[in-house]
Amino acid sequence: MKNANSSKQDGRTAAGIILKKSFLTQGLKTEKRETVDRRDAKLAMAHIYVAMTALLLGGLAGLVQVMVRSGQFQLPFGIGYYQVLTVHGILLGLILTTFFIFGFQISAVSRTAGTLSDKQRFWGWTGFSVMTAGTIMAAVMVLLNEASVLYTFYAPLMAHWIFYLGLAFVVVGSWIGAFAQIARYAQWKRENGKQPGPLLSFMVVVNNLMWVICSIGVAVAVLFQFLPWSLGLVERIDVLMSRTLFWYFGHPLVYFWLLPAYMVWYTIIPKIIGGKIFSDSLARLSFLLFLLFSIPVGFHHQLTEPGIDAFWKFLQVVLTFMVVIPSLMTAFAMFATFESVGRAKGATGLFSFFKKLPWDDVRFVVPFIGMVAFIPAGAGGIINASHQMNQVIHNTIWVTGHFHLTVATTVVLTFFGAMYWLIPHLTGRKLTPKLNRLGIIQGIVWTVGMSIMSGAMHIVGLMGAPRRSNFSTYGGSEQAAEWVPYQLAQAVGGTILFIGIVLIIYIFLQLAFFAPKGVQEYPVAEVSEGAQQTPMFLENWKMWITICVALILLAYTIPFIDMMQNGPPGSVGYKLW
Ligand code: HAS
Repeated sequence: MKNANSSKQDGRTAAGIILKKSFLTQGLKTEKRETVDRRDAKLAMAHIYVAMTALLLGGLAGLVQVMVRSGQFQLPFGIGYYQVLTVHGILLGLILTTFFIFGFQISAVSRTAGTLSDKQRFWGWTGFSVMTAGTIMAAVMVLLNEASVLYTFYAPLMAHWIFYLGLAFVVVGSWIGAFAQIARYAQWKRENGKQPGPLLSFMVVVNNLMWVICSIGVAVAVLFQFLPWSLGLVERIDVLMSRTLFWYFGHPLVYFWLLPAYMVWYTIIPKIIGGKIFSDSLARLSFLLFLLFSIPVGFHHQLTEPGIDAFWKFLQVVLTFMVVIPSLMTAFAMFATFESVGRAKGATGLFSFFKKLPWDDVRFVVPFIGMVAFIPAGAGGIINASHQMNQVIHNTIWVTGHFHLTVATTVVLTFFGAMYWLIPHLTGRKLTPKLNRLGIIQGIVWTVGMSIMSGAMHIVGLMGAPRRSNFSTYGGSEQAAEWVPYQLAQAVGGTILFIGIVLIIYIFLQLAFFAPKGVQEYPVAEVSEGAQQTPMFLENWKMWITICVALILLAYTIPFIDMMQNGPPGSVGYKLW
């Protein structure tokens, strides 16, 4: 079969930077690449530039927000608290994540499944353009204070219709980009027959499938509920239905953030620490379990809401506990990887293998901090999911503490850790010892800031402090007086975190534009010789998608029918500003 990725297509071939190994001996027809094609690298970097801009602006909004919550700072020029909170949530929760993930995934597919064809790259750019146009539309409306509806845009808060249209563009653009990545994997499968595809690309496909299936929920809500309502075509909106559609999307959204971090843990970290992937099959199975169980669980965000029968909430709580399993499998695999590397380097004591890990390598240290943070973060998630216990923490700032540990520490630190090899690889530069040292300092600054801020949020959340509320709304009450020290601690932690953002932006600019030219390895580990052969049923997409759809139908069909038949008449919109 003709290989679409002839070496002539690659601008770097002449410079002799590209290393290729024929895989014919292993029965593979696609040439194995050690580098990302320059044109794919440009596409990946375009996504990452948008992500970094979102990080800077969203981080600034975060700093302002903790200041306002501390009660020590008033917003100037009539800027609203919810306007700032919306900027923060959308830029960091939706834009930074989606754009960084797509940039990373494009590079991962290009590196492991092969250079994108011209057509795939064209669709990659089209997806990027549509997403960016949508981001600009939504951002302009938020900045004009026409869409201060927070990142969950719960009805009956109403935004300008252009905001919703912008969100629809972001979702549709992401589908186009996701299919371009999936198409490259499908091409690899066509070229190489019945063999398991490259693990990292397989993981990208699972993450994209999950994303496409779950974002149908938010697309339906935006197109059929929010747009007609905000355009004035209908007067009322079914609030419960819109929130249910949002959370059908909202929980898998958090795994869409997490899985790229797991891609780095499973496939990149072993190579960086001088080891191999513990088990290819275990890694694939854990990703497939995320595909199955991350979608039919949205009710665990709605446990306190009326209008959903307790049985269906209970069922989704059970399914939520199922989605914990692949994370426990991941923890097991990571410990196994660390232990095998440590033992191979001569460690003998029970935990002495930890000492053998490369503690001076930022590419390992920063994601490792993310892993450690996921232990309390995951425990917090299990508390949240535990039905009655949810009543203690729901709508308190504990939840904010939870997601700053999960997405803003575990995920974000893994992304930062990946940047130290990814950015110079894509821009043809090298990570220097100075940037390596600065990166470790950045990781420590982040850890200190986040421990203070998220720790204070968890504690004061248990004392009943609400999330998403401005100090001026409750500052006078007796109970609120007890919260003050914790609000101040959040401001201190938030300020340290902002220093962390300034540092990472500086490092990013150095890596992208100023570091010395050279070749930085894109590290992808091989599977351990001792691992079992990967069974082909793990690539039986028809079977996995059918089970996924069946579980969604099981968890949602009757509750949706119930909402349609017995739901309240719907609400008119109101604005927070
Ligand atoms: Fe969550 C709310 C339940 C994981 C993000 N979550 C949120 C919100 C966000 C979010 C953004 O059930 C707020 C949404 C909003 O605005 O309202 N969450 C869970 C559960 C998990 C979980 C059960 N969440 C995440 C992840 C997120 C995230 C991941 C982002 C990336 N969450 C909830 C619930 C709510 C919620 C309720 C609603 C609360 C409410 O009422 O509003 C699980 O997936 C967690 C499983 C994780 C583990 C940890 C495994 C540990 C590993 C680390 C290994 C470490 C190593 C290092 C190897 C079981 C893999 C070892 C080294 C040493 C030295 C020891």
